[in-house]
Amino acid sequence: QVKLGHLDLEGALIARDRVGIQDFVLLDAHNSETAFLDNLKKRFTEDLIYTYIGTLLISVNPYKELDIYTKKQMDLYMGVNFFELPPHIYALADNVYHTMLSEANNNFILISGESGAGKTEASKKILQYYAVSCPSSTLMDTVRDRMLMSNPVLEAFGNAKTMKNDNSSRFGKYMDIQFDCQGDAVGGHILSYLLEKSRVVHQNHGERNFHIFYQLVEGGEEDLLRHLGLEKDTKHYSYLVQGECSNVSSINDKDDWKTVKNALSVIDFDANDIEHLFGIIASVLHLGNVHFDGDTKGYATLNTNAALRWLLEIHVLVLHEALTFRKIEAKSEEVLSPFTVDHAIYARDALAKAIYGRAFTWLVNRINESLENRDSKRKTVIGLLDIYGFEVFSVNSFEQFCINYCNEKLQQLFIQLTLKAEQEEYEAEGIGWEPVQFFNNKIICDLVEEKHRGIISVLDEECMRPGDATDLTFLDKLEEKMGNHPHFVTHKLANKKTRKSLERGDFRLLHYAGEVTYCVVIRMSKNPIIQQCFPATEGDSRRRPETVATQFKNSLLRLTEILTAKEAWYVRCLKSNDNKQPGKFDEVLVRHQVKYLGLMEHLRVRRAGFAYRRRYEVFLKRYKALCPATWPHWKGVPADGVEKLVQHLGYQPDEYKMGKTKIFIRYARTLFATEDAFEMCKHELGKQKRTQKRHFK
Ligand code: AOV
Ligand code: MG
Repeated sequence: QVKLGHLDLEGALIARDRVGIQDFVLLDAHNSETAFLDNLKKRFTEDLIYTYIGTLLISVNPYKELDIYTKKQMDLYMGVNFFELPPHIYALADNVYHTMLSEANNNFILISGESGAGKTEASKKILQYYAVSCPSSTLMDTVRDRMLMSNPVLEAFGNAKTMKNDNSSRFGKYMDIQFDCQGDAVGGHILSYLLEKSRVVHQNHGERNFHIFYQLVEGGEEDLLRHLGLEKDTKHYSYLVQGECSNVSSINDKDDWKTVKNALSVIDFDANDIEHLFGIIASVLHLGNVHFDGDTKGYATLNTNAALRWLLEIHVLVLHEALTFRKIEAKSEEVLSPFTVDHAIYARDALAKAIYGRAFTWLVNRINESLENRDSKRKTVIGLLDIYGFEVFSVNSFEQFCINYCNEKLQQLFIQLTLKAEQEEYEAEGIGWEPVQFFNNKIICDLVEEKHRGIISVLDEECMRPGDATDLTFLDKLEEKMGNHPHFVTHKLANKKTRKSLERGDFRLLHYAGEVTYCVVIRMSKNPIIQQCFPATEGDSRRRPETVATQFKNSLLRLTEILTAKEAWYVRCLKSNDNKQPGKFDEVLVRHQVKYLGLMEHLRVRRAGFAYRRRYEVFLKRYKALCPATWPHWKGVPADGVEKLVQHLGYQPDEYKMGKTKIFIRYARTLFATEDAFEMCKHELGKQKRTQKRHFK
């Protein structure tokens, strides 16, 4: 008989007082939010930023470098059972990896949390762990290096300093790491989501443009800068000075420039690519410095800059036309209508944003080419999802609307997969179950995305409506359609629903993570000038063009499909304080996050629920050698065989339940011990076989 429960519980109890409890499932006062926070705080004070709820990992941002990401630490966690060592992001990464290998399935790690909580850092740590710990051949080394190096490049072009985070992701990123059946990393693929392009032309006070601009201007070699016609001073560029904070103490643009240049060469960018890429970046900066004068009639005239001409590789007259005239099609004849100065500035900015956006897309495609696995052998993946976190600024516009909607969707996915599906399964399997109540944010997702009724639909209608749609007609429509919705507030209704009043042109959404007031979004999402600069592909003209919001909605729908086809793992990042201060644990702030992330509910379901479940046939097939009654074949009903098997293994009644089609195992440690026994048994069987063979000889 195999003994279970190999955990050193006594040792764990002694350590508990000082360092808190490593897994919330073992917390005595599991219903108490205060006890939950106390435990987090106790651990945080000891620099223990990781804690589990079962297999879910909570990470609290320490805002200081910890000595826990060394090669030695990685080695320590490699191939070790999940609960044997203190919680760590490496333990999670390792567990996902071994699950993928043993079950030959696809997995993904959902990293969530608000802006500045540590998502991007967590995703980098996971990638580094795989890069160091997975076996590899020389060929794979290239893939591995490229995968690692894609990070600094994408961060340079897609991250920026915001009020919340000095290195804030301004795009969503989903990365598949592909492994072959030996567990070698053989390739990768990145999907990017809606880059915050408005930042290219406008930054709020205290914020910066994308890092790459400062890196190029501050760090670029003299020759390169001369070639691009750039001055070595960010102050020269109107796209870089609006936030009045081009120098940030936590950022070294010169060093980062070197890192990015090196990374680009690892990803196989040749001199041509690099010239092309930085030509584009420079042209955006030049474009920002293009100014317009008004002529006597108030129409715009261009004050052009010589460098611009060749950088954009467009004839200066064409550019002049694009920036100062609008094409109007009248009775199959093209008429050029002149712009006012305001219009011209708008056109210039639209062009700059479009150029940058296209460069970013190109960059992602190029990286994907370099990560492509050209081998058609069977492969499984681990997906890493690192998106922009929930954020609230003093002014929130279309971009924040999209970002927060995206977070809302991911919270919904989490709820679906952990709280809802889990409880529904117990019911379906006839397992006695006391339902755990939770707030389901589906109501907010619907408010935003529902067909014909949601905010995005109304936005589409207004954008597509010819004629006089304005911000205010859009707001009127919203008020008419969703005025009664409990999570939607406008000026008219503000005082009734929340105490805070609202400007006439704003609306407010009560998100799962807090209230956000948006300034009206219509102007930003309908952009005729971009359409003029980059006309839709031929043959597509009859289809209704999609607005940015609808495109985003559809891309999130596809993402959800990609994710739900895989086994899910979670890292929930918490922000310890709002001032990026090392070691400070702001209880109010953390409590709020614990609440809206649904961690208490998750714990409740986890504690009452079952960490593992397996179909009877699968369970029996794997472990039948552990019991004489089921070995080598069990002839009866699989459920009865499983019952015999686990009784033989000494499972206690509280450790498992028998459902209609599956066995449910309450604790991970029970399954791990069974798995250990299985490994031992395999070893023994192997020996026996070898001895038998010898006898026959
Ligand atoms: P985010 O990805 O969640 O925000 P980051 O991962 O960029 O947040 O973390 C923000 C900053 O917190 C980092 O630049 C580090 O200074 C610090 N930090 C985070 N995690 C750790 C860690 N494990 N150890 C030490 N410092 C850490 V956003 O992309 O804004 O949603 O949009
Ligand atoms: Mg980030």
